Amino acid sequence: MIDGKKVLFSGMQATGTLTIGNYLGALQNWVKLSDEYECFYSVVDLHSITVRQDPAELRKRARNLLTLYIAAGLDPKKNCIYYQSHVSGHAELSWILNCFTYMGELNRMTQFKDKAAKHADNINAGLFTYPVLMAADILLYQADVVPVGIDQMQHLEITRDIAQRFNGVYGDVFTIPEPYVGKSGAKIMSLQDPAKKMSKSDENPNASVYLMDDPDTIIRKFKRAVTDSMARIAYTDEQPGIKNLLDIYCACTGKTSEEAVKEFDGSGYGDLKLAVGESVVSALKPVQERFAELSKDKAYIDEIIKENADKANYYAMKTLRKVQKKVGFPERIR
Ligand code: ATP
Ligand code: LTN
Repeated sequence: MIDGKKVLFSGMQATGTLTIGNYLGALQNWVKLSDEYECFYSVVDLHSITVRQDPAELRKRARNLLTLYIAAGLDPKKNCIYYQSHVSGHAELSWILNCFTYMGELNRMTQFKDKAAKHADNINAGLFTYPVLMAADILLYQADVVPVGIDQMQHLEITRDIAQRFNGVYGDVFTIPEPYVGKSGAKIMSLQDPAKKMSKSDENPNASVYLMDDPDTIIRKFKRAVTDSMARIAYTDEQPGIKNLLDIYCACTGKTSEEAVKEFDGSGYGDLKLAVGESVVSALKPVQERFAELSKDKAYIDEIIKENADKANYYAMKTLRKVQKKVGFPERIR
C-alpha cells in the first residue's frame, strides 16, 4: 500500500515497434487501472539486452516507449513512468532472488524455450534468468496487481512462487502479486497466422499492426488478414481468424463478443475487416497525435524521467534494504 492505495506494476521491453497486441493486451488496461492504483510503469531496458541490441537504437526506442506510455493516456505526474536501468535496485534484488529460484523452474518457462530457439547463437544466462529479473521488478514495489497479456502468466506464477518461498523463510517480506488480464485483447493473434501470437518481432510486417501505422496501412493489413472459407461470422475457436478480428474489434470499441457477432450478422468478411480496421484507426488516432506532440517537448520528457526515477528509487530502496537485512547482509554505517 502507498498512501492507502494498492500498488500496480507493469513493464514493456523496448525491443521493437509496439503492436496493437501490446496496446490492447496491456497498455490500454494500464490506462484503465491507473486511477485506482498507485502505479509503476517501467521501460524494462535491462530485460531488452537478453537479446543483442544496437545501443543507439535501444536508447531511441526506450525513449519512444516511455513517451508512448504518456501518449497512451498515463499521467506521468500521477503514475511513476521510468527506465528500469535508472533504478539499480532491480538488478540487486534480482541477484538475491536468483538464489531462491531453481534451475528446474526456469527450465519450464515457455518464453525461454521460444526465445532460445529463435536466438540459438546467443542463449545467454540473462535470457535464462529473465523471469527472476521480472519477479524482482514486481516485488521491489510490493505490487498487488500486474496487468499483462496472457503470454506473461507463467512469469507471474513463478514470481508468486519465488515470493512465497522467500516469505516462508524470512516472514512476510513481499506482497504476493495477482495478475490482471483484460476481458478482450489479452491475446491478439497474428493477422497472417491466427495460431500465432501477434508479436513485435515478427519478420512479416503484414502479420502485425503497429501503433504508429498510418490509416491506409492499417486498413490494408486488415483487408489481407487470413480468415477461412466458412463464410459466417461467429466467435468460436473453429474460426480463429474471425475470432481474432472480433477480439480486436471488441478491445477497440468496448463491445462484448455477443454484441459484435449480432452487429455483423449477415455481413461478409470484407465488411467485417473494414469495420475492424476502422475501429483500430480511431483507437490509435489520439495516441498517435499525442505522441507526435510529446516527442517535440524534450524538456518536459526529461523532467518526467528525472522526477520519476527518484520516486521509483525511493520505493525500491525501501524494499531492498529490508530484504538485504533479512538475508543477513551487514548494516550500513552512516
Ligand atoms: P517480442 O516480440 O519482442 O517478444 P512482444 O510483442 O511479445 O515482444 P512484450 O514486450 O513481450 O511484447 O510484451 C509487452 C506486453 O504486451 C506484455 O504485457 C504482453 O503480455 C503484452 N502482449 C504482447 N503481445 C501480445 C498480444 N499479441 N496480445 C496481447 N498482449 C500482448
Ligand atoms: N516480460 C514482460 C516485460 C516485463 C514485465 C515486468 C511485465 C518485465 N518485467 C514486470 C510485467 C511486470 C514482457 O512483456 N515480455
